[in-house]
Amino acid sequence: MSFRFPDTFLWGGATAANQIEGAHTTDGKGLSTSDVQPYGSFGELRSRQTGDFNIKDIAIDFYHRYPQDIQLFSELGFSCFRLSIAWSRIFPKGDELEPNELGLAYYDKIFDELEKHNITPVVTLSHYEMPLHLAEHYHGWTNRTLIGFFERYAKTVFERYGNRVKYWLTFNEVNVTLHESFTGAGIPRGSDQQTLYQGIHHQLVASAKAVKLCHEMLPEAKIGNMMLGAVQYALTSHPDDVFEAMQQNRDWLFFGDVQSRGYYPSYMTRKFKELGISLNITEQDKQDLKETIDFISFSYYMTGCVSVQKNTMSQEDDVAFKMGTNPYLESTGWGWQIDPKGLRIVCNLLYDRYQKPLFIVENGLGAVDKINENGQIEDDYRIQYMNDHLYQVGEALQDGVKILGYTCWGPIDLVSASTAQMSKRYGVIYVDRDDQGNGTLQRIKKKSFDWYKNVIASKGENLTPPADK
Ligand code: BGP
Repeated sequence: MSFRFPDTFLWGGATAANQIEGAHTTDGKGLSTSDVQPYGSFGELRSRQTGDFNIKDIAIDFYHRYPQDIQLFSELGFSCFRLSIAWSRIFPKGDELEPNELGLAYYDKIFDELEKHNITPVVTLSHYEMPLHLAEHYHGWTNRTLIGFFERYAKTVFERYGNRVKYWLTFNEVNVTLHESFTGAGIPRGSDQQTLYQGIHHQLVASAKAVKLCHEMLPEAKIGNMMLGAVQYALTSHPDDVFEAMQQNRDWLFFGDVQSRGYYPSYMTRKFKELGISLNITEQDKQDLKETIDFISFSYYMTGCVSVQKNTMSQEDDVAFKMGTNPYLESTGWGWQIDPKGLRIVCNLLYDRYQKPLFIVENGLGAVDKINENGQIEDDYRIQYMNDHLYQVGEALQDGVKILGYTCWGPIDLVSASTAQMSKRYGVIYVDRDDQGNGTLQRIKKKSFDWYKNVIASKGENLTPPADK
């Protein structure tokens, strides 16, 4: 079956400031949590004083090379581009009263450039980083004071860019705070569950307050949440496994439930009781949470399997998020299970649950690419991956799911969030830089570049059904 995606469907790519910009102290930028993570978001933290190499200090130098990169996005036919604003460029320490004008001016230039090419920005307010000062001196979101700092930051960027940015996302993969609390939330690693969930509560209130501000200040704009859509299947039909899978899915759906419905779901009451957690939720918090998002956005890379009877984790699995092994699926070189149909499942699950439009803001294959003797990168594996996933997006649209758009992760090679590698490449555009920082930073179109360009131009009509396996 072939289908044509709606004319209004937004096609593009997604990035995060700390994985592309570099220039980590340029124009008054403060250090962020990502600047002390040379080994990636799951790796060891390092004080900057030791002078350690951090590949993200330069990343792919998007900070200076953005005109050329946006030109390439335009050639691809992008109608949207997802980027994040580095909070620490706007408020270098996070608790200042006045923003850093040079930081604000930088994103003016980016939005000018996007406008020139008719590309709609989709902007994440905080993508796996916050000013380091807020983590070090306030313990991140464990501290209620951060809600006010974040509100000030959101207000500042809404005021400055509101006339040109119509799609906003609050926190990237907000549910990941449960698994890695420092990177995005500044919460000390190893914090107990009480501290962790209280921090998450503050973050959810801050998200709702940003939504409220956006609705008041920018009535034309839409604002969504952002979750890692990591579905767990039951490994067997044993009711205990089915129940366990439901519970594990609630671990991430909980965030969408609060952000979309405006209150804590009842299953959390029992969970908190069992864990001995008692949250400080004020009457004002309850009011604030009622301001709900306009759409659901999510990333999708893999699915996992759970069983209460068998250990589903294999010893060799090198996965950031421990997703149990599914015997029917193959994995990427980094142990992420490839499951195109899972994307259709997630789309249906989220739409059934929330009845709000969805935005698929991340999906892609991290792989090692080789330049052949003709200087080309023949990444057929990436074409296959993207085809199979986009085909399932087409199926979900046929299922009646409302989907605003699709932005592939890292349309241009960038630094991996979980491992800080350059060699884990996602792009349809190659960047000449290796894990040690060697390379010219030259951009080269991969074979997948023309393929993606054609998919966008044909509105998905040339996608092919997955081969039967
Ligand atoms: C998501 C993050 C991104 C991105 C992507 C790929 O979890 O939102 O920042 O990096 O995963 O992950 P990685 O870079 O670890 O391969």
